[in-house]
Amino acid sequence: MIKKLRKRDYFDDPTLPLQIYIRDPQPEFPLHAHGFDELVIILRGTAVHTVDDRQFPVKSGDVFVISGKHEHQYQDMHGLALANILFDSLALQMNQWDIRALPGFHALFALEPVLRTQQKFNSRLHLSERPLNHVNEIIHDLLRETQMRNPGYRLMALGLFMQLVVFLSRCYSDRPSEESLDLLRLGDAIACIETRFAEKITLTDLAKKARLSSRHFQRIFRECMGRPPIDHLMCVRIQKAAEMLKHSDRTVTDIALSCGFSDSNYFSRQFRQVMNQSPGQYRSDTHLIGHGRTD
Ligand code: RM4
Ligand code: NI
Repeated sequence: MIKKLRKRDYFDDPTLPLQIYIRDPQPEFPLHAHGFDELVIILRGTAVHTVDDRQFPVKSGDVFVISGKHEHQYQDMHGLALANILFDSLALQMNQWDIRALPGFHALFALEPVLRTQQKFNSRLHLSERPLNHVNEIIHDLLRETQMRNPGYRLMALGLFMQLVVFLSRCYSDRPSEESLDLLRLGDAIACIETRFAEKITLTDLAKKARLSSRHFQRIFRECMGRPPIDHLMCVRIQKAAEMLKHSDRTVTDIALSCGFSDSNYFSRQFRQVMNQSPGQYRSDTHLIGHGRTD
């Protein structure tokens, strides 16, 4: 049986969904899976990284995410040093961050960890010296904050982690390698849902953006995002509508129309299905400005 590392054994602070380790050097460690995700930055040296049934050479400057359910191990290590940031993406609510509009974010955090083991996708992020130095600074600040635990350390640690995620996602998008183009196209389709949810978007449009056949696109999307593309689009629309109900005074009909719904009855039915309450009830429970106005 392969060892599965548990969150409670590796996260020092149960109130923080983050933990950073600098492995310098990375010691021998058996093949394992985790009940959390890992963001790995190779700081020095080389190794062969086994993930499930595939092997990848890794070297200084490589950055990748290992999602919990995959098994991995470093072998044939030559002076390997790495920063390992363990995180709980659910607790961090990462799927709500506005970086979702950037294809590189999806490529690095959602697509690559799942598609890595398929021959077709050889994508990876590699940082040159300058960005690697910047990342090093953030990592050391993060380490200091989580070790010293001065008042405000949680917020600082979260802020530094967020900076790191945005910086790395931008690097992924800004300087794509030949191998990462396929993943970025897929990331583009996912980001398209985030930015064009108000428009009419079809499965064919999205598959075209990813340059995949509609069947292949649907399968891969589901594998990586946990639900079919059109269901995901619906959830994004409902989430955006919920935000507007909470933060604005616009009418329900107006909100429905600006979130890509063509009529407000249909919107209300869908909203109830996802949120377990009507738009009106949701507004009066959460509204920050007005007083639960419906239509
Ligand atoms: C190990 C190695 C593993 C990581 C654990 C927490 O030294 O880096 O990948 O899962 O630490
Ligand atoms: Ni690990």
